[in-house]
Amino acid sequence: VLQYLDAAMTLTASILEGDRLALARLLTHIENDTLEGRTALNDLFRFTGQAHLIGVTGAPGTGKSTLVNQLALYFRNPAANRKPARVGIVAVDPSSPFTGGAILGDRVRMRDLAGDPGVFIRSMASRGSLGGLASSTAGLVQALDAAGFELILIETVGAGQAEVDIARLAHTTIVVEAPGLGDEIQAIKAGILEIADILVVNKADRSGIENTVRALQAMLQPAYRSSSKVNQTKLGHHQDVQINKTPQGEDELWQPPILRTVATDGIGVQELGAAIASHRQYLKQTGDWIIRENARLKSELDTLLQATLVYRWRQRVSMQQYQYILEGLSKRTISPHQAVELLLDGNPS
Ligand SMILES: Nc1nc2c(ncn2[C@@H]2O[C@H](COP(=O)(O)OP(=O)(O)OP(=O)(O)O)[C@@H](O)[C@H]2O)c(=O)[nH]1
Ligand SMILES: [Mg+2]
Repeated sequence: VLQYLDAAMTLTASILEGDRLALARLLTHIENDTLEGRTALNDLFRFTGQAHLIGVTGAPGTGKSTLVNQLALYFRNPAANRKPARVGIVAVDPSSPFTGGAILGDRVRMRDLAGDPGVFIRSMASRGSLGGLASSTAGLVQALDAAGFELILIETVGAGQAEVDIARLAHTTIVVEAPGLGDEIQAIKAGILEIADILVVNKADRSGIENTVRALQAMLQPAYRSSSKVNQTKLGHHQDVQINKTPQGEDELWQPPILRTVATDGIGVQELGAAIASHRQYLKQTGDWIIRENARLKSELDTLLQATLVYRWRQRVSMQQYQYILEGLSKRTISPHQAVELLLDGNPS
């Protein structure tokens, strides 16, 4: 163990010094959930909490990677009155056989950014670590945050629960749509409109764009009539959301803008960059930044706690004992509640 601690300390120091090779190595450790990775993350945690975390999600092929690439380019060369930010990119690939080629594709598209020391790109397959995908993504993001990347873009493919988990991780969630049959329905199904801080209709060069924009506008309207409720849903699990008042006493709530982009040509990317900056300003001004930050930490703790408890419990219970109790259930001699008590404490209540 001491040997691991030593290695982790060297790794931590190198990362704080900006060593890219060390960072790449740490990210691999985090993905594989090794002791060295965990130790380094423990040491690095106090250096985190600086970065603006931006989630980019949406259905497959809507242009998320192209948009992320353009956004990174924009943040590296922003408008005259802003200074360039260091950008980290995490692309979460669900590693299904259908998207097997996606990582290679992403790398090719991200070539514009290659060689820029202010950019760090990492693709991650959704291998299971303790606490699952969200947990290892959180680890990667923490490492990039500690390494001094000020903006971290996290790309996930729209698949339901994953978006919600990523939204909990991000300060700003961008939902990317593209014109086409059925995408509106998909958006409702996944409930991703609920988590959107910014809506992007990409592929604005294609026909049908107006229909998509209208459909999104229509969907946003009724939801925002009962705005405080929406704000709570967006935070998911947070009960005591503070709603700040304007001087007129009105609720000052963020209205998710609907932006049009042509990611392949960089059209609309500057506006998207500006919307991201305004959302950050909004979060800071209203105190939502801290609320989201704390909600995220709580969610991370809860996920990890559950996973760790189950893991530790599994270490203690023999398969034989588990089978025995399953049989009791099926014979109806043990009730499900009694089964749980037996498995946890060894005696039924
Ligand atoms: N016409 C048009 N094509 C685009 C636009 N943006 C992206 N594309 C193309 O759409 C395809 C998919 O783009 P990606 O950026 O890989 O989309 P993605 O959402 O990251 O895809 P997955 O990660 O596989 O879900 C590529 O062939 C892009 O060149 C756009 O604005 N207009
Ligand atoms: Mg992609």
